[in-house]
Amino acid sequence: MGGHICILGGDGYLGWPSAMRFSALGYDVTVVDNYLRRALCARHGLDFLYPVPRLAERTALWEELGGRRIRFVELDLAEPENMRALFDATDYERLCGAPWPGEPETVLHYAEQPSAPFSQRDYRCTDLTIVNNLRVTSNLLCAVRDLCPHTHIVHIGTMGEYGTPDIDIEEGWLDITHKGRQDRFLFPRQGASVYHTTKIMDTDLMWFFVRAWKLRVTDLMQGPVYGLETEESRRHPDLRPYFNYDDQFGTVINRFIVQAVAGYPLTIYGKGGQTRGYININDTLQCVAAAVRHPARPGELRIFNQITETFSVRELARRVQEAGRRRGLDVTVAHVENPRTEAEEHYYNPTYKALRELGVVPHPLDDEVLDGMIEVVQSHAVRIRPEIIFRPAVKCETRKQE
Ligand code: USQ
Repeated sequence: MGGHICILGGDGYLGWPSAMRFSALGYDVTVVDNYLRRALCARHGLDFLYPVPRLAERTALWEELGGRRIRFVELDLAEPENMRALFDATDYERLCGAPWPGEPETVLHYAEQPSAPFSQRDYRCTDLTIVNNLRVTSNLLCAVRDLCPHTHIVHIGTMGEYGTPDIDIEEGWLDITHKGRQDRFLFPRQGASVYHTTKIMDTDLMWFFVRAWKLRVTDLMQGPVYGLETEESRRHPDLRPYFNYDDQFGTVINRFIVQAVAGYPLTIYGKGGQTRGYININDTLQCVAAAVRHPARPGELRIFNQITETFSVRELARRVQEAGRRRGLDVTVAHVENPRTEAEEHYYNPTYKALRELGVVPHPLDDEVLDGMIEVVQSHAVRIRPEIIFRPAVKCETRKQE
């Protein structure tokens, strides 16, 4: 089974596990990355929890352990000519040093600066986020339109596009009746950061290209992801995705686990009533595979909400505290001043049915998952640097509303 799939951002927390998953499913996989995330982490002194080899080594290790060959090319996709080279047989062979596996059936687009706090750390970070994220998306849409219009684009959006409205959140679209007439529109969106706003702009761009040129696009609205082990990474520790626990690139569950192991109070921002839809990294892989297996039709922008269950930050802290106690850790909790601009108590009721209807079987955040994460983190405990866990000096450059 499987054709050619190009994974943009293939070095990333989700990109590399996706590359292995599609390779294991029998696809011809090409991964593309310019190591932006690694460069940003290095520039700002933010280590991963454990060292993660670069893609040349990881693809070689994967092959050595019996996986199909994954082709890797280091490219900055914010440059339009680089993006277009991926869709041309001669350019592809020059760049990859491997025969052209044919037009990609799917392009999986993760190649974006993914951190909300980083996106507004200062004006340079804002500029980088906007320029990188929007250019890569726009370059991809133009390349597919011009060179490969049947390719299915699967983009990772974010639940944060919707914000926290006081009404139920639908899967991407809302039917509106206004003065006796009805129409269907993108669900109203209101990002809580520059990063989230770039994802809203991505959706708008994709929707325009779908309307104008009948492209096929799936936009997956994903919540914060947790986890550090997938079926494929169990073959070797060097195949694990990289894992940030700092206050810029770490997501909350991953951070809380590291804090519990380090004896650092769990950093609940503000009141802790902030509620989000969370998802295990293994379920992300299932969802993406389901979206690829069941492509959008030409002229369709299909939007799925990619989450498994919702929690408030307070509830997450309680769950991690209990898990820590089971393993003999003394875990405390601190309500710290919220460095984000977000509602700390709010209504939150998203719909998330469509991916289950495509066969995704969700895995909840249960004791076994939490215990397993603590165990892996404990094995790297000596590398934890408490000074990068929470730095009140690193604040978003937005004024909190009084
Ligand atoms: N939070 C804390 N304490 C912490 C860290 C976070 O209380 O130490 C809170 C945040 O204020 C927020 C919630 O936990 O209310 C989630 O924060 P997060 O850092 O896990 O997630 P977020 O910044 O929203 O972004 C992450 C990914 C992003 C993805 C997004 C999905 O970095 O790429 O798009 O999750 S969503 O949140 O649904 O928009």
